[in-house]
Amino acid sequence: MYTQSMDLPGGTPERSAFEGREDRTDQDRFDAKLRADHKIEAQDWMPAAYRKTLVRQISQHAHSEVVGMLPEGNWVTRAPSLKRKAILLAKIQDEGGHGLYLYSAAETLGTSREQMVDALLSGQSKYSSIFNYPTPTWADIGAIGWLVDGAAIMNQVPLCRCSYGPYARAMIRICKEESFHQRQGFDIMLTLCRGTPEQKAMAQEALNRWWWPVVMMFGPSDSASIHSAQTMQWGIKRISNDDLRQKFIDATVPQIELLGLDLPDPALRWNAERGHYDHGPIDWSEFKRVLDGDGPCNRERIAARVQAHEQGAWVREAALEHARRQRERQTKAA
Ligand code: BYC
Repeated sequence: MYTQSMDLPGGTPERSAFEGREDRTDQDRFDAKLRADHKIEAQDWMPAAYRKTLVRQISQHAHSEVVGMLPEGNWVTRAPSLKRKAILLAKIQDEGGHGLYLYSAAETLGTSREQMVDALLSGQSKYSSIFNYPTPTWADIGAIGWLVDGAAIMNQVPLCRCSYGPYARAMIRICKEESFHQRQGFDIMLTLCRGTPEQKAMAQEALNRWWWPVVMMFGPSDSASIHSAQTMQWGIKRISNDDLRQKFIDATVPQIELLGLDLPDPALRWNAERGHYDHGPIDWSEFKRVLDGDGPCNRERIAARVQAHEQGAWVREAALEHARRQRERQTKAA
């Protein structure tokens, strides 16, 4: 339901419009492409800072997809029916797939997957704050799909128009899958809200716990965002953190009302003058604490990734050895 605005603006100028002019510097050609909304591709010249920013953002995005499998993985063995279990398994596998496309997109910028994974496991690289919260009830699985995937789509749809081609193209498929994830989460919430009073209370409690972390997921306010000015100039970020947050809130409040749940923030009120919902103050000290590694599940999440990486070492070794032998056989046959 959020992916309708994914359609890209029509017509990109001919590549030759930017090339072949001897008097232009690499920087001129890069700037001209950005101005014309033309994609930058892996083989194109790009400023070192643009490359570095993309590696930072895309690798953090990939880590978020992979770490994001953990809170939902907690419920695979306890999903309430075979159908719910099959859907949850498919969703979690999709998230793993998103991580792989994104690592591949980042690799086109010259950073290896090993380097990116090492940066995650050593704590040098971030992943989304939202995955440091626990999933104690089944309603949390509904809340993640509905709210977390809903917020992710809001943020990711504009990334389909991002100036770096491999990232933009990866986002198109990811957004389509996230849209299904959002709907399955809403469906879980709807079922709980139409169920027993205990089930509805469980849904309300999950909404209350996830609301503020999801609102914070869009990143610091525009005035505190260190990267936004530059990433917007480069056409990586198309809509600011605060504007995306507002879009998400405006889209979600009617959904909360449709579920018949109480609003999780007493200050949420339609402001006719602004044409948006007003909301209460955001506790940025909690956001900072989670980013600094002291959220409810930070240690658990990294420990799980380190363990998976260590236990998967033999798989990586076997795959490399298999590839080596195949190459050897091909060379002998040639
Ligand atoms: N969590 O200057 P700012 C999913 C950091 S997964 C942690 O505004 P920027 C799913 C930021 O990195 C989808 N850190 O930065 C998976 C920066 O620190 P560094 C996840 C955050 O980059 C499984 C500092 O704060 N989506 O859908 O311009 C199951 C200053 O911020 C956060 C993406 O990754 C945060 N929430 O804007 C279910 C989207 N927010 O790097 C679902 C791609 C900010 O200087 N990323 N920081 O150390 C982006 O769009 C942007 O990177 C952000 C931040 C909007 C997140």
